[in-house]
Amino acid sequence: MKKKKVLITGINGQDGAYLSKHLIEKNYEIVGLLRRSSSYKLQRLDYLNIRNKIKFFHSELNEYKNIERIILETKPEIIYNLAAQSFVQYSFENPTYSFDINFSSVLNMLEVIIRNGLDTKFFQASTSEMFGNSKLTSQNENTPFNPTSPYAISKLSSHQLIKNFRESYGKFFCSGILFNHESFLRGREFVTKKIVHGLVNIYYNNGPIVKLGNLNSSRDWGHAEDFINAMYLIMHKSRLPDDYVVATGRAFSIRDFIKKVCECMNIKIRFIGKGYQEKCIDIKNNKILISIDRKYFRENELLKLKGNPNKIKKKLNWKLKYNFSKLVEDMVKKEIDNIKSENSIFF
Ligand code: NAP
Ligand code: G4F
Repeated sequence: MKKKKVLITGINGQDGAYLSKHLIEKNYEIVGLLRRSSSYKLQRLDYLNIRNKIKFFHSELNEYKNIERIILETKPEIIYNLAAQSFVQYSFENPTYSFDINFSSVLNMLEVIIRNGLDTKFFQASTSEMFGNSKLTSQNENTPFNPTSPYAISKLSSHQLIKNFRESYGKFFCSGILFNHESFLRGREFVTKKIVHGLVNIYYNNGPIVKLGNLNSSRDWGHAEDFINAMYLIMHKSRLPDDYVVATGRAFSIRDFIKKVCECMNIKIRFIGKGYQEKCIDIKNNKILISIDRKYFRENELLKLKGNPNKIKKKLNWKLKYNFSKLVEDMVKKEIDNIKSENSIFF
């Protein structure tokens, strides 16, 4: 029987890699979009041992004509749009580019589907950042949006477009409103990976002090593998197209995350000092592990995000395999294994 085909943009990112693995195991043919580079670093795909099972096409997401050609040539059953300028801080430095990739490129892909009369379904990776500093203690599909960064505004524009085109053209276009999700494969600039890698690097490699921004902001952190399963359920199990919040329902601060990492590594720590002078030290020898650097504070800090995943749990029977402790344990274990390995990789 002919395999069903999916096109994944951002295949080389954290989610793209895990989603490819998930769909390969379910016998899908995977077409992956990569941006051209002079040196391809497909370490995440190699880590999961799936590089050779993917057919690659090369394009920037905003090369509109090229993207149209690839969609028309491959005619996928589903496009999972996971490519994005995904770093909130950078969107303040380069809002035009962030909008081009996170909004205009989405509009282009949806137009290709609609104008060519394709049946292709479309998954959009929307974000909890769209809620901004919400007055509610947790956010669900009905919570008003109040974005606080160019990144969040660009993603909200695409989110609204997906809904509008779904209702206007009757297409199977869906968004997952994804809260933060992490793993060993997370990019190095994001705070969880930065903390885990930084602390493991201090103890196993004599690495430098880790410099961070606001330790008091909190996030609803899940494991990327659980979130990939949610994407799959939204596109493959749902009878009607819809949008779903994907979250764990629990929030922890950056400080909590640091404590949990140290607990997993059997390091006893203490926080000393206040504000920009705060430090995290190893109680055993007073060694400074973490200090604060103003440059990591955001222009408009989003202090707390906590999702309410009731809809996806009830309607699609989504279940979580990882809680906060298991997520951190998994990240720490894989980071230590990686740093000890002769072929260690760093994203
Ligand atoms: P990620 O690791 O940053 O991956 C993003 C991918 O997009 C990378 O493969 C990157 O390519 C690709 N990309 C970026 N700009 C591109 C361009 N101009 N043309 C083509 N490809 C481009 O992100 P992720 O964590 O996997 O997240 C996946 C999606 O979910 C993103 O859309 C993100 O905004 C969204 N999201 C993520 C989270 C989360 O907590 N992880 C939460 C909410 C929403 P390179 O490999 O070449 O850099
Ligand atoms: O890890 P972060 O950079 O993730 P952020 O901004 O929440 O964005 C991630 O999750 C979103 C979903 O809510 C996605 F849409 C987005 O694509 C991305 O995947 O920062 C988390 C928190 C922030 O409050 C930040 O201010 O950590 C705080 N933080 C403190 N020190 C830091 C640092 N963040 C980073 N990146 N680096 C620091 O040194």
